[in-house]
Amino acid sequence: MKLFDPGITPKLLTALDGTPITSQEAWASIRRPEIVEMLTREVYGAAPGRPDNLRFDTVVNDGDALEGKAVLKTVTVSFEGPYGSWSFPFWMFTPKHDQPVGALLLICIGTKEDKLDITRKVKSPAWPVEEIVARGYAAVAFHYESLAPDNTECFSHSVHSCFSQQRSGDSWGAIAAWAWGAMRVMDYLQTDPDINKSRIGVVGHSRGAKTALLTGMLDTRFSAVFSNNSGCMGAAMTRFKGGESVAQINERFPYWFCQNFRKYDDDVLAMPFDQHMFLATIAPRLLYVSSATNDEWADPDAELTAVKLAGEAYRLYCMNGIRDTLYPVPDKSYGGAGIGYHRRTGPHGLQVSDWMHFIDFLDARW
Ligand code: GTR
Repeated sequence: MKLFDPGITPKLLTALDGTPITSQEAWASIRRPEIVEMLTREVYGAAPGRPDNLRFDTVVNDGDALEGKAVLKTVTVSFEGPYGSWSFPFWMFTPKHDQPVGALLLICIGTKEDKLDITRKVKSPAWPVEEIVARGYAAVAFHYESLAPDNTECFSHSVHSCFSQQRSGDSWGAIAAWAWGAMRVMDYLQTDPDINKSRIGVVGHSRGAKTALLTGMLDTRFSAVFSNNSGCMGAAMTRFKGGESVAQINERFPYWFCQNFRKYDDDVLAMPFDQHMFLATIAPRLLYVSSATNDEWADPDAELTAVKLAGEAYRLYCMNGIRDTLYPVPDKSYGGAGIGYHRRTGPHGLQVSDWMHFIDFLDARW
């Protein structure tokens, strides 16, 4: 991480016209919408809303999953857009309870067969279904590439191509398409009587974590957002970031963001925003950021700085974030009323211990 300099950091609580933001009302009606609009136009691109003809088909409903402890559902989400139709599956293991339970939706990256084996023969630490269900939460997941491939073909056969055949400067990128998928799963979760609608969190790792944060910014029905090792254009401050830069991410993954974002490749100081503002759009809902000690490409310190700065928005709601002077002991979890943080020892990755910290954080607040 480079040295933090408040003098060149856009102020979270100052509106574009210079007005200081000092109340919840001003945050919710002026500053937050301003930030959402700016990040949509300049970084992630504008996604369409919920299609009118969205359909859910429960194609598997197994009341005897995980040795009878859970109900497994496979649900297919389908819609028709002006230029084509699309469908994608998601999976959910819901613990058997007499009351509706909270749910954690994983935006799953990586190889689907390894990460999302619903037969549970292959168990990935990135989706520890048995542990999540044992803690009383539904484990829900979809695979990100079922919305749009994670390569330069991304716009030709994907949800993008169902809505439009042309792209402009602020058209949605791949991350916005993956987030759009998470919002459609949320549309379904709103209809499931076994799920507590006020306790639905979204979880992502790395590019999936950038996506989880965007989902949380765009869809306030998610009451908790978990970002694991999200790095560049996720939770890490861009201005003071070591590791991956904007020029590098745009070079390797030009399709992740909207075209407007390219203009910052060599001039990040021209950004009228930074990632503390992205994180703050979650306020006053629960936000949890996790880093890993050896994940220099993501830059744990740049993530922690953004987390601390985002706390200003929570303070408007009389909720504390992470104290400014904190330098975290690895593997220990820190939490204010609204924001949690931990730094796991080890490399980039989503581990069972990360999930257990997330659930401890929720249990103490839900
Ligand atoms: C890297 C990329 C990061 C991060 C990571 C991942 O190659 O540079 O921004 O998202 O991939 O998703 O694993």
